[in-house]
Amino acid sequence: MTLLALTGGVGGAKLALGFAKVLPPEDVVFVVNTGDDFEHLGLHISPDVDTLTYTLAEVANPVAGWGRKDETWRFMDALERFGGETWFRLGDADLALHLHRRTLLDAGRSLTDATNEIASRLGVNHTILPMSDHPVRTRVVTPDGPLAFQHYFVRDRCEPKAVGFEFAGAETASLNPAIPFESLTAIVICPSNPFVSVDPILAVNGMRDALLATGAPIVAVSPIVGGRAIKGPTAKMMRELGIPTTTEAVAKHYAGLVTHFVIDKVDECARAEVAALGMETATLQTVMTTLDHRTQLARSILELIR
Ligand code: FO1
Repeated sequence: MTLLALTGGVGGAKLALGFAKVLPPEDVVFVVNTGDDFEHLGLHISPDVDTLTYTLAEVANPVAGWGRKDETWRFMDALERFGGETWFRLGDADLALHLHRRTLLDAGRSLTDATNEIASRLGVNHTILPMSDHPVRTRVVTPDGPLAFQHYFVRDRCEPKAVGFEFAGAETASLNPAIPFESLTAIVICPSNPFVSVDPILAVNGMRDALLATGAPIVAVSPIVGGRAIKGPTAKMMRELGIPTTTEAVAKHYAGLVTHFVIDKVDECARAEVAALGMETATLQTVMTTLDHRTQLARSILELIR
């Protein structure tokens, strides 16, 4: 079997680790959002790629979910004293990854090559594929105009009102050619933010059609549980977009693409409404606080699609 797992951000990476624990590298491929990427301090920052890499390498900061555990901050402190930009926190060990990626990219390597060289050096044997090797940049449209994603998410702490999203470059970016569409037996959309972690992936020219053309089941896991997002601005964005902050509303967002929708047990009452959208609906424990929860959810999803 070959599973394709679409992921972005911290929430998606949790389930991705669950799949990496239960499936060998030849049976699963991770496609990760690069819409959050940006050039900063002369570095190519690729947050969702790095969050997934660190998570699969089991060196991720367990509290923040991004960056590395046991990190030191002398670079940031020293930069601060020079009056440099320190709103985007780069730990000393994390900085090495960014500098090395810069070296690889400047040597003409693709983002995919750089990602997999770095991942294998960190002991990750699973394949991590950026959704495209061409730039796609998510912008959050606010009443004062579009904001670069990291300015919205980190510098402005998700405070601006989101009225829409743009994925600059998505229509001209080409799909990562390494995605094995022809041999897929199932596709999972991990519980990431639908608007700024999943939609950028689906916006890459040809992605939706390629996923649908596989004829494989497409399972989405709800990132909303009991009307709340486990982490991040998903619910706030839904409120600002005038969408109910419910798991059914997320299912509607994916209608026309997904064949299965996984909701948490607390949202059992939403089952009928989601099923009415024409999706197979499963009720599982989707809140993952332990590694066991992650592997168990991964196993339950594999049961669902077998
Ligand atoms: N998120 C923050 O809220 N504050 C930060 O200072 C920050 C730094 C950072 C550095 C490297 C990295 O890979 C991720 C980082 N993130 C930070 C998270 C990042 O902005 C988000 O994870 C994604 O862009 C959205 O999931």
